[in-house]
Amino acid sequence: MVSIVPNNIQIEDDRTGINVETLKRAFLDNLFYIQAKFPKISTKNDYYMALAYTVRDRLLNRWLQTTQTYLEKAPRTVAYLSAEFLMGPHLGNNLMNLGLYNVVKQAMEEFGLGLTDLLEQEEEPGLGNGGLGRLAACYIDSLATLEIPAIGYGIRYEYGIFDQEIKNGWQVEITDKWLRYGNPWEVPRPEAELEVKFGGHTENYTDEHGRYHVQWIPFKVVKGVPYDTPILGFQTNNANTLRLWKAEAPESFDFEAFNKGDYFGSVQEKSECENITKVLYPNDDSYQGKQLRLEQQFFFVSCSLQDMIRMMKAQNLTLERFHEHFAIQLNDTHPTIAVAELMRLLLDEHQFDWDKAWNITTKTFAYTNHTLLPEALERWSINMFGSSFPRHLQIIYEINLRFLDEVRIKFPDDGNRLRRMSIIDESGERYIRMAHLACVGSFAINGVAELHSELLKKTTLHDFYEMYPEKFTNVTNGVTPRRFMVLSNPRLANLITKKIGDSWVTNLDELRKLETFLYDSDFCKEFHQVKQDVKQDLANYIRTNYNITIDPNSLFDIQAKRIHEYKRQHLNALYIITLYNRIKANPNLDVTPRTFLFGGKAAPGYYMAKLIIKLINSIADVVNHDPDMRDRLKVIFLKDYNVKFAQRVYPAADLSEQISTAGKEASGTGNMKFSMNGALTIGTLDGANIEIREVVGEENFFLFGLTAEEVLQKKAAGYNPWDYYNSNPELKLAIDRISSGFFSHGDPNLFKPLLDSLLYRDQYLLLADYQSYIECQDRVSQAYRDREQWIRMSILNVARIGKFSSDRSIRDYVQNIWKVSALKVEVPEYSQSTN
Ligand code: Z15
Repeated sequence: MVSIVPNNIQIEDDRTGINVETLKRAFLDNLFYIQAKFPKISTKNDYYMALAYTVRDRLLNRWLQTTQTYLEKAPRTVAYLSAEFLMGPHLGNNLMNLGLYNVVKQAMEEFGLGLTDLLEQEEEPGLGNGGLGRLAACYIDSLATLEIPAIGYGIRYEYGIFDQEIKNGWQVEITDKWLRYGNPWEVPRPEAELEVKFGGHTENYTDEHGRYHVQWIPFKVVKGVPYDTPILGFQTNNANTLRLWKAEAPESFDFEAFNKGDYFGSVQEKSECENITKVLYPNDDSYQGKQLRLEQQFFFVSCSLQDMIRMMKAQNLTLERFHEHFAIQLNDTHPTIAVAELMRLLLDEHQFDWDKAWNITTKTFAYTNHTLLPEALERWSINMFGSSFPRHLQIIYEINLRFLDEVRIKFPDDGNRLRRMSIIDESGERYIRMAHLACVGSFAINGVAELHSELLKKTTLHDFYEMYPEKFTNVTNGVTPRRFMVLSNPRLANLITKKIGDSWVTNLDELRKLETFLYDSDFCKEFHQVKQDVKQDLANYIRTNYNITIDPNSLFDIQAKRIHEYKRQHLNALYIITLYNRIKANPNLDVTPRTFLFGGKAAPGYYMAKLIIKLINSIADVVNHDPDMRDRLKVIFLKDYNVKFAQRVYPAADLSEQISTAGKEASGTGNMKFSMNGALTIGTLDGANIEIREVVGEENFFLFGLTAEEVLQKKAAGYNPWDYYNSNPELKLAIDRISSGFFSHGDPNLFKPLLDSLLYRDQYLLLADYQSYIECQDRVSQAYRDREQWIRMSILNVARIGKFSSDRSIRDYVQNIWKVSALKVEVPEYSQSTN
């Protein structure tokens, strides 16, 4: 085993010093030696890169010390397996976590460079779709901050989530070339590459001891190369690793021989290998049974498991203890093929017998479910699965046989139960149900909010709950207050710190101390001023980028999330039309001025979601240009909503729209980010909304709509949307406005698919919830007029939101599921920060 002695590393001051002069020198040095530029010919991006490398130099020591400490002490380690990590920009976060923000700002100013400008330059790694990917990013932040030995494993997509443009009101997708200018935050580790097999067939053989074995003869082998990104904790020495795998063609597998001198054929094979990690599938909360996606999942899972096994060998640990050394969290079913792959590695490559291998496997994995939507549950057709992973199919059949025997013992003579629970769906074409494999192969199963975990036990995973009640638990989601308060809303963070000190940043429950100042009028004024200033910033941004003027005194009403029918952006749109209709009928109506802001991407193949974007933009066109509105109503669809932009949006909100059909949003996490920044929520009793309302107080939350139970009852009783349409004049008027072609230059057909879906199906009960929603929105408008009361409600949202720090979520996982302990990392004096 190679060993370096960290204390002997000699690092000259120029590369690690953190006073203004040293930072300036290092910056110029990097500009010259890395970017090969001097200031006269440098672009903004050159400056960004020079700064990024300057910051990177200053975190390397922590990172290497951490890696070394983990290697030496071999602590129990969390491996967080996720097909998505939606990290957002690194520079600002790293500056904050290192405590270098202010000194670097000063150094840049002395060069006449604005730090804000340089931060804006970073192209974010958008290696995720929405909530699930961002949750993984918040969790690795908290793991590092809590000093938990952990590693995030995922895929280094060459193209992340597409960039969204809006052309003529429609979404247009542009390839996300995030690596175009290089990525200063990753370190490739080609020396740690691994091989991953695909396709082919299996052969049986008997060894010299007469033992029976299976061997997988693959059709092709692909190389996995790890790219490592340091994940700093906030003001700690621990810097964990995010290890993302890139697929490459192997030279060794000898394509020349394979292709008999067919040069173009072999180049094609090479590019086919590299296809595996080319692009992120852009669906959130719905799945498409694509073979390449299955191959992506297996690719990163196999690399990660082999990597863990290799680490244990390097530490001279026996694989018999694999489950003691690693707790592997499956972020949804996307990495669930890991259950079969770990079995294969133990059985076929390390000669364990079945029972021993199964014992290790089922003590290793824990599974997080993120959705109840049936269209999002992964099922792979047996034929497709078997053609890529013939050995894994055999293993899954064997797991299933033994599992169904167990079910038979616990529930004799219950054929329906066996059919329902089988890992293989045999009702038609045969499929593997990945959630079932995850439940059988894991020691813990959790949902992501209390309601969601309860519904899992009652509905989707009810049979598994009856079989293994002890496996089930809830871990309510959380988000990192470092990125979503300190970094994104420094004005608010500074005001809070001025009042209660700064320990709230890592102990968010301390925000409760703000309640003492609820009737302190100076504090309330300052709090209000912060919100006004942040709204002004967003207004300026919108004027610059959209050439639309919005009034920072109007109520900023924001719905920012992926576009999905269950999230009901079109219910929000119906309220806007209702307000518009009221003003048209009575131009002097005394309305509370509102600015409606939307942001979010639609899956490229999700026609209805794209039509919702077109509808919002069409409404905006009419409303924003109608003189009768007298600027009291503005509607803007903000294009290309991503983490970087989200950091501008959350702080500026007065009202957060969390209006999903009850029972459909597993948790939501945007709801938490808005609330942390003082927005009030208008929301249904869904996902984490319920828990947010519980902590902030029902008088500080705008509740409307059917409950999850009422939704089910209504559907069971034969829900008919026409009843609502015919009996509610304002609803009818709003819908008729759309169907008349008023928002589509007279074309009555443009939005017909959307209206038909509402009037003939209305799967998500918009019409049933409409009246309750508009009444609630009217209460919001009234409440906003009493600005002092509104501010107090807003303060209480911030003061009581502590539960939703991802630090709390991670502590829950640590205590109830992973059973790991913190491990502090010591770093020599010279690399520690001072501010
Ligand atoms: C995704 O972003 C979520 C669930 C999924 O099954 C997939 Cl494939 C993607 C979201 C949930 O919709 C959201 O409610 C939850 O807050 C988030 O995961 C994180 O748990």
